[in-house]
Amino acid sequence: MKFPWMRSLAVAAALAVPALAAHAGPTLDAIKSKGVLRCGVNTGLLGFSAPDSQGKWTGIDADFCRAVATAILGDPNKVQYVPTNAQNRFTALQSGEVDMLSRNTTWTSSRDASLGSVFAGVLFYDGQGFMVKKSANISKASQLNGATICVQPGTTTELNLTDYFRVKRMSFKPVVIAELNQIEQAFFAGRCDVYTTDRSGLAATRLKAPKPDDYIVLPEAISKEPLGPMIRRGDWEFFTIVRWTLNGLIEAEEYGMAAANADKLKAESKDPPIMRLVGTSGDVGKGMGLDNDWLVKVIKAVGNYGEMYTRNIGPLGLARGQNALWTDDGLMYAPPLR
Ligand SMILES: N[C@@H](CCC(=O)N[C@@H](CS)C(=O)NCC(=O)O)C(=O)O
Repeated sequence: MKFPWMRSLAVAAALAVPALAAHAGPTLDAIKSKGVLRCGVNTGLLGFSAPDSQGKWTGIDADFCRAVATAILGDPNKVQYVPTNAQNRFTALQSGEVDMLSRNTTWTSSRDASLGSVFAGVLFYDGQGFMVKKSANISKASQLNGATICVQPGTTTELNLTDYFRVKRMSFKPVVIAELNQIEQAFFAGRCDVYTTDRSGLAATRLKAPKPDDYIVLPEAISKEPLGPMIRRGDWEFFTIVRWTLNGLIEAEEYGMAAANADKLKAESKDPPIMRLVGTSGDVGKGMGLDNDWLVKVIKAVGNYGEMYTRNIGPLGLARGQNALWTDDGLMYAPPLR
């Protein structure tokens, strides 16, 4: 070498690179040593995370837990689901009771900045809405002046509701109930005129009504509710895996990689972006300390983003809308996996 300092740089680089690749943060280490991902989910929100009659968790949030478990542990069943409500979810994450929240939780600046945690991306774009009894003959939110409104504490819902009525110079009487089941029962029993939450949540609750057709969701969305996975700070390796699992699900849909053809694409595709997705070229998986065909395993387990959406959100009757791919005028846009 021409200059001695070059040698020390080269030595430092040789030492630093493998050390970085081999090191896993505390959460990732714990997931690997326990052989299970502990996932904080909803207590029971159709389409997102709810136990079915056999006790199997279904929904797009539950499936995202499966996707991350498959990426890290190679098995979608290695998830322990921990039901959390709106109020105790952040403590469950902070205390280490769960490794990740995948629970219809809105990404906001204060939650990113002050809870010792970070959001890894957006799994579902939502907005807050209102549901009323059809017989009340209300067709728009501006007719809600003076209404009694059921709302859950510890949510962005509660804050948006206050803002909205203040701006519109309208009044309302809040009925604040912490448990989802109880708030639904209170609304169906007529204890409040209006139930407000994310519009996906309204669609889910409406399906649980004794007669869903007796209720309508008003057309307005009064807020932005980008829902996504949240993890503790301090484990960049785990963060990277969660973020790129989400991006991988979206990019797989964009490139037509699905549960049914993932193996075939891995065996046969000569298309450069697809070869990177299935791990036959490049080192996308290896770079994160995973197998290079990690995404093949993930997609075989849960499908791509579109398949997850259709299976879980389809039954709620919600169109793709903002959750369509950017190529279909939606907001789902994954940075490139390369
Ligand atoms: N996205 C909002 C609302 C989330 C939320 O907790 N919504 C309620 C109503 S759909 C819920 O999921 N409750 C379930 C429970 O508390 O068990 C937020 O992050 O604050």
